[in-house]
Amino acid sequence: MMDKKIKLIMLLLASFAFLIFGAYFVSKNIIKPRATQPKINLAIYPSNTTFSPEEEKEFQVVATFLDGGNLKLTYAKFVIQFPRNRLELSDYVWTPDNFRQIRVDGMQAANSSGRIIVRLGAISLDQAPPLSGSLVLARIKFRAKQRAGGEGEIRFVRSNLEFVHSGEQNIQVGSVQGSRVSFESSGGQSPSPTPTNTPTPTPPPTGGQTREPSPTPTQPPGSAPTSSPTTAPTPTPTQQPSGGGGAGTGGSTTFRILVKFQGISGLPKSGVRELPVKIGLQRVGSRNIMYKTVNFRAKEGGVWEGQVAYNIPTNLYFIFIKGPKHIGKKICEERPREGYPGAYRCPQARAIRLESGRGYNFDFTGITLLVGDLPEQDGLVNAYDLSLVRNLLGKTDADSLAKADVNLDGVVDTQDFALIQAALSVRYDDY
Ligand SMILES: [Ca+2]
Ligand SMILES: [Ca+2]
Repeated sequence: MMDKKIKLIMLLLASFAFLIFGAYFVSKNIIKPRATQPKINLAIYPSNTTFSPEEEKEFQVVATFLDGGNLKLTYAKFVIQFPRNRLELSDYVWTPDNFRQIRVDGMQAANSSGRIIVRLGAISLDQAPPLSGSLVLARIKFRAKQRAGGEGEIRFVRSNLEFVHSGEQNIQVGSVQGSRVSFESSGGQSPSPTPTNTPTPTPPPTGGQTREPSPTPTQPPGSAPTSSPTTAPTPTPTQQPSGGGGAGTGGSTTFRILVKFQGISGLPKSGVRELPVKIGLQRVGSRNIMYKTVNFRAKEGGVWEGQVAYNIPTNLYFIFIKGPKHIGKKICEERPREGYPGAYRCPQARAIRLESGRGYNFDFTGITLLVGDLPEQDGLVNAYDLSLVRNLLGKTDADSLAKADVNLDGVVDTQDFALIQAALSVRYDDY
């Protein structure tokens, strides 16, 4: 009796174990595992090198992908830190042609901070590189300072790495390897603690100006270089900064700005006559962008006009503009032009000179502000923006129109959808 019971229990246990094992085997081998998690390893080459005094060397930032499947790299952000008391960025940063430089710090910004911030967006999904093998993300030239001596490291800032693939997911960052660099000191002297090359700030202007005193830039950084990395960049600021950084008359600098939005060619049919537009002002050499949101009013011919005032010292600036359903744009000229809508990029080493207390008229209607980043805005165009329009197709209520009627004709329809879909190839704010 007892024996039979035990046998039965044993049999049950055995078949249970067999079932579990069987299920495990099936899930592991028969049902194909879902696409594995793609991974990226990062390295800076050469991984070990020695500089003679004032020697220039090129470094490569290389990404190696694992388990990428058919995915592609669509966005890359990395920050490289270097010992700025021993090294200086000596040439602008080369990045691949199939990426748009959303942000690449120029020489002045890099050499005053010891960091190079690089943000790249794939120009189009077709041209985006596959997540396989290795990819040179950047070539960077550094020059050793005259009496450097000692050693240091060129490395990634681990907390500042972001890579996104075509499936709209972050790519897991695996190993991250920097470059060990040592420096021969000149004339056998002891390594000199060379002071950093932070520009000496001019005294802050009197009156209620901006927070930080403004160093007078010797040259604006090449914020969006596109030409070949072999040629030395020739900074051609629109105008030279004059004397002291804050030599203004004080008071606010006012701007009257004209812009055009994609898909709006006249007075909007929907009756909307005002749009909140975010304006940003960035002093060349500063990381800080001062944002203000002001209402722009509709005029004839699809032109919108807005006014904004800033308390700023006289200096060279970049202007950023972002509409309520739009992709942000960086503008570095008083009269920007473009070959086709949305094509404008800041020419290298250009900036707009603004004087404290003066009034300016900026006609930016030579370019078009592309739609794509719908509220709540997050700086990029992605599946969220697209599905928002899709979900509101056919709607005419105020809330839906405020969110997704990008051409302001009073209905969310396929025209709006098509405009957002086209914007997926641009994707990111131009900051
Ligand atoms: Ca968005
Ligand atoms: Ca519409």
